[in-house]
Amino acid sequence: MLTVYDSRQRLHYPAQEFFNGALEPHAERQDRIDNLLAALGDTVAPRDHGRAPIEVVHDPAYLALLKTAHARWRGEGRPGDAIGYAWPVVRRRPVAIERIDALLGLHSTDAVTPVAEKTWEVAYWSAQTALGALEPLLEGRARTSFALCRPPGHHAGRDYLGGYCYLNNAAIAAQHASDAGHSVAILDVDYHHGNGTQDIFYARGDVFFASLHADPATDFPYFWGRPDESGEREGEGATLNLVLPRGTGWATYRPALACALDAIARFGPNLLVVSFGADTFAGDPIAGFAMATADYPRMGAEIAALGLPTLVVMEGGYAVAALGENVAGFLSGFG
Ligand code: Q9C
Ligand code: ZN
Repeated sequence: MLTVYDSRQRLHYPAQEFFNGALEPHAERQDRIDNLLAALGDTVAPRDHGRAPIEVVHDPAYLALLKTAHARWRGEGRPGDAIGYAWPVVRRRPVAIERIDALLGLHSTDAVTPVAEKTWEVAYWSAQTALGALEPLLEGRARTSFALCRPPGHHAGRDYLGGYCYLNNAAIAAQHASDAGHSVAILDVDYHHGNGTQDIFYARGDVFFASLHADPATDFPYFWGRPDESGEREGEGATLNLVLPRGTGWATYRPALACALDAIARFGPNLLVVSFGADTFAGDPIAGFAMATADYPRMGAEIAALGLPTLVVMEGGYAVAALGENVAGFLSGFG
């Protein structure tokens, strides 16, 4: 399996996140990369596709903030990473916002996603990694490829960060494939609902989005991912949310996955983007499913049976010691 990775993706290390009411060491750790590289072997660095494919998906004011937030935060004399703590209340009228503290609230969903010194650079190269892994699929040089993205992307929307995500790597790659003339479906099998990806394509009928995830009644991102969210306007019916209870293992997961794969097959895409999170693993420290390491090759094989050129994009997965083995197992299912 072709694995694309840029060594700059190691340079982002937010120190802390709010977890169960206190600042705790951040779960999206640098050593996730080390464990993945040890299990996956050789990687290829992406070429630089530039800002254009990122700017198709993300808002210019948001990108400008992402690039400058840490320096502005430090410029105000603040220690540590830039992190929002005040958010505009729903339905608050639009007002001119200048203060960095307020801008962070305007462009974020939570206080678990700090902007650290190198966050812009690292998120940029994570997005380039997704584009780099897509390239051989578009050129017909490969059937499947793996984008070893870090930081992850599926909680980031057009103009907001959240859930450890800054740029939506899967959405940027899906949009780029769509712009190259492909009919694209996105399958999100991270433990958490891919709210950013859903939001980006919610009103569009030309990109299908299906997500299997923990019930937002009990799990992050709480405000998105319920089964009645099915798209709007031209996008009505092009979003599918399948909610699973805590404790879900392969026996419960498999029929839900089959349902998502049937819906994708009916949509009839010619390219698949998989947002893959290994946080469905039983040993994950922040999640509540019960998948075993032996289940990941099965999951990969079921998805591979769609027979589509497939880009696998790395999302979450925080049981660091088992991460490489779980991801390698998933990728082995593609044969
Ligand atoms: N008490 C990804 O997997 N915190 N993001 C959960 C649980 C946020 C996960 C709090 C989890 C974000 C890409
Ligand atoms: Zn996740």
